[in-house]
Amino acid sequence: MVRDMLSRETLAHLPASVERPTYDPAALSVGIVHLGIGAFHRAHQAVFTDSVLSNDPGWGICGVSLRSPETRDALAPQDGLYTLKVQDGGGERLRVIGSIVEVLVATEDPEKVLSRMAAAATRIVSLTVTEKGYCHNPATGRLDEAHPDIRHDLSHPERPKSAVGFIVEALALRQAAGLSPFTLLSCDNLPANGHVLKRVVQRFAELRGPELGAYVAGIASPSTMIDRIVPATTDADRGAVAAALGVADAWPVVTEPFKQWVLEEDFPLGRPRWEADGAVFVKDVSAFELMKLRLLNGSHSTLAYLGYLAGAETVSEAMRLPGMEALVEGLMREEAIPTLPPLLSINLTHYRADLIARFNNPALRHRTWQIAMDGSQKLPQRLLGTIRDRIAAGEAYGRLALGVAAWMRYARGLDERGNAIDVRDPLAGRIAAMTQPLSAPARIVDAYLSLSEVFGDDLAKDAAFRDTLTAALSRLMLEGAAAVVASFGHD
Ligand code: CS2
Repeated sequence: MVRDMLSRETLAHLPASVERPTYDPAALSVGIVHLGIGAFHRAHQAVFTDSVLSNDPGWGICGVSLRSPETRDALAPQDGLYTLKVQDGGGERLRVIGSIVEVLVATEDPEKVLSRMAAAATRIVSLTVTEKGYCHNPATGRLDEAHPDIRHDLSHPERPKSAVGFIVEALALRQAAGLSPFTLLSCDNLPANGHVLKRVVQRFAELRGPELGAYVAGIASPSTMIDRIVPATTDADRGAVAAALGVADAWPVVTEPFKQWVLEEDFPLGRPRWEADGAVFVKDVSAFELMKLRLLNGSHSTLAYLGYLAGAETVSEAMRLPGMEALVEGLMREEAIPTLPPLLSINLTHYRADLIARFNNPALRHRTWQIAMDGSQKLPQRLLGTIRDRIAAGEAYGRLALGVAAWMRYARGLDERGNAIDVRDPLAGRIAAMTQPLSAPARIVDAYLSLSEVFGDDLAKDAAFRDTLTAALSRLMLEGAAAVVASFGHD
């Protein structure tokens, strides 16, 4: 029976096989404020940071939840410690991570969050707030000035709700205190994420006033490519980790062995030596981002929608559907890879094969429903940009279009048996209202194409694109996803 919980006090009594911090977690100070302290941050950037803290304890992390207190409630009684469980078919490894110094909840105490961000010791503000957290138009990359949170934050700058509002108010405080701006570090799955972030932050600052706009114009915001597959933690994970540790851990994170981080070198106030744990610093990250978004995330979304519709609960189950591996492999090899700029340091044949192995990892229960979330925000950079490049090159894009059509089938909110799907997407309500009354595939496709923030004006007007989507959606509606996927098994 597990009675105690993970904490600095119980750390010394964990089984010898569990790795633990090589530094004293109590001696850390905050150098990074991270907005969006979810599982992904705790399995990726917090781990790279944990690996280098023994040499520089000034880079501890203050994690901020923008909305819910759950992570803080779980981690505060544990002195911020949590377990990273790394697993694949070959086995598992447990490691306690100590880099999170404190967790704050923005809705409860915005002043404290702002004062941490404005403190001289804070040199980096990093983010994993998901695509929709940027409050931008995904098709243009510009700030959505009509977004309710942005409007709120412009009229109540000292009590912001959005990440953008917090960043700009903290920068205003730093400007008033005569401090240099912190470096912004976007770790979300957006192309040119640092550029997108800087653009929305700068626009917001300009809307607040020219002096602040000028100060923000000088800020460093390097782009990054980040990669590690991190499914949501389940109660079964909690039980297994507690049994292995001998103490309870309210919020462990479970992930795969693979991790990758490529960053642009632009940190005027310094940075941790993340390269000691394998991070790679480059001048321009865009080719790495395109590769990851178009191959990994493009395949992931395709697997998620088709897999969900065909009844697969997890990615590895979806990969076992007849025809799925051939479909995903072909999507990458035939359609996505030809659109990528050459990358001398990466062999794309190996990269593709590694992705297939990672999707097949039987030890991870990565739900198709989890990846299916927020498709309207994800599709532009995962599938639609690739399709644009294929159209420009006069090449076929049938598998990519099938991924988009599967999203259309899914986001309409009715599964193949006519039951409701719990669609999580900022546009879910609008999409359901527009498409549920329709039954003809061509009408459904037209309704979707009217979403210019997803498709832009160019794709909406492209008759061949419309016809390709209509054909794919018709097949999905007539034959069902499993049969359509199976037809790729005979390639
Ligand atoms: C996934 C990503 O949920 C999703 O949309 O595609 O979170 C994916 O697991 C990561 O980008 C992997 O690095």
